[in-house]
Amino acid sequence: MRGCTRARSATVAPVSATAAKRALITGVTGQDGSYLAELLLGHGYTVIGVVRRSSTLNFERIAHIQDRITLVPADLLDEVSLIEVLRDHQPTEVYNLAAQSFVQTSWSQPVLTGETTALGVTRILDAIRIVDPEIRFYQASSSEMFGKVHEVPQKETTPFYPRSPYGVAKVYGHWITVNYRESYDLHATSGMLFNHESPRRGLEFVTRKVSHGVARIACGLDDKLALGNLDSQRDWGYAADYVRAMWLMLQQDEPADYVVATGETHSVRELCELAFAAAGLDWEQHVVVDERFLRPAEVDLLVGDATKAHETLGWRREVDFPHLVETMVEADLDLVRAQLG
Ligand code: NAP
Ligand code: F7E
Repeated sequence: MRGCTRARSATVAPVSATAAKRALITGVTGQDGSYLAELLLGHGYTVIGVVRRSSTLNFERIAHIQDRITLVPADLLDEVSLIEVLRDHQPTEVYNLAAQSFVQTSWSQPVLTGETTALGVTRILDAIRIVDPEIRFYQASSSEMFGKVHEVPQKETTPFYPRSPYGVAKVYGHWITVNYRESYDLHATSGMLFNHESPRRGLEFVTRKVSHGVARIACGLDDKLALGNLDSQRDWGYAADYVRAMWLMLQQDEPADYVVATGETHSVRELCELAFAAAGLDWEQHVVVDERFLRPAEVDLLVGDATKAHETLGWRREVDFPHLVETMVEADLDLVRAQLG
């Protein structure tokens, strides 16, 4: 249990003896991109990160490794820019992590979500096909593709039933990856990852919204935290564990599809109980339900079966849910305390 105290620092994975390779990451400024860049640097890779044009820099998540990676301008909406970065930097592996990734926004911006999260995958696959079909490709697919689930737990063969424009776009991204694998013999792999979180998660996602909200309440800045569906259940893992699975997938001789999950599911209510308790607070005194955060269609129960990833990749998660929540609350307590001076 912690109050509004203490400081904490980020760590970078140790350098290993893996032969030098060149990896290009789209979405390097995002949560997963930052952890993957750290992991690949630790394995001795040359890392090239794609950043899109913005009026202000948003390199917070990669500031600690920025001098060790090459940042190049390109956009998933612009195929020529992708062709040029592949020609200029000649990666051996491409990790496509860029997307409009917030499910709620996909209802208010469905066309943008489709352009980026669906057609963006075709643009990068086409760029690979044109520039160098030997490049190994990772597509960041999602448990949101299972949506209104056909079976519990969900595995690689579970039929899709997406419940949001985001989920629909990810289904397209998955199938175009499979199609380019089969049509052009690309080493194209689809990782169907269940929710994964960290202190670097965007503030709009529920885990970070809760951990940051708890920190603000613990530090006396707020009293209430407004949330949506408290009964919704997710299979939540730790992002640094999940990027390890991405890398392992591209080290396999054959491309394939893999589910990555913890196999446990927890409700938003349980998340609140744990997070508030980590700061010595009672969640029922502070959480209020606000219908603005309810969704037009919900995915009620996601839980994944990662047997294939365990057996083929040798992947295992290292951080469990209570530890993840506690770590996020601690990091946000430190953040809010630092902001207060
Ligand atoms: P995130 O934090 O939202 O990062 C998304 C990244 O995509 C950011 O770097 C963003 O750049 C970039 N991006 C957005 N539009 C772009 C465009 N048009 N061109 C180039 N880059 C663009 O997402 P994340 O949580 O790291 O997730 C990584 C990937 O995994 C996403 O594809 C997501 O859909 C998928 N996924 C995530 C989870 C999860 O639980 N985290 C689970 C399954 C799948 P800016 O910084 O400039 O905005
Ligand atoms: O919502 C419920 C909400 O926004 C989780 C993305 O990374 O994982 C993520 O998508 C659950 C939902 O993530 C609030 O209704 C309740 O049931 O944190 P989230 P998500 O929609 O599961 C998948 C795998 C991805 O691929 C996506 O890119 O929590 N919930 N109250 C809330 N959610 C939010 N955001 N805010 C609330 O106030």
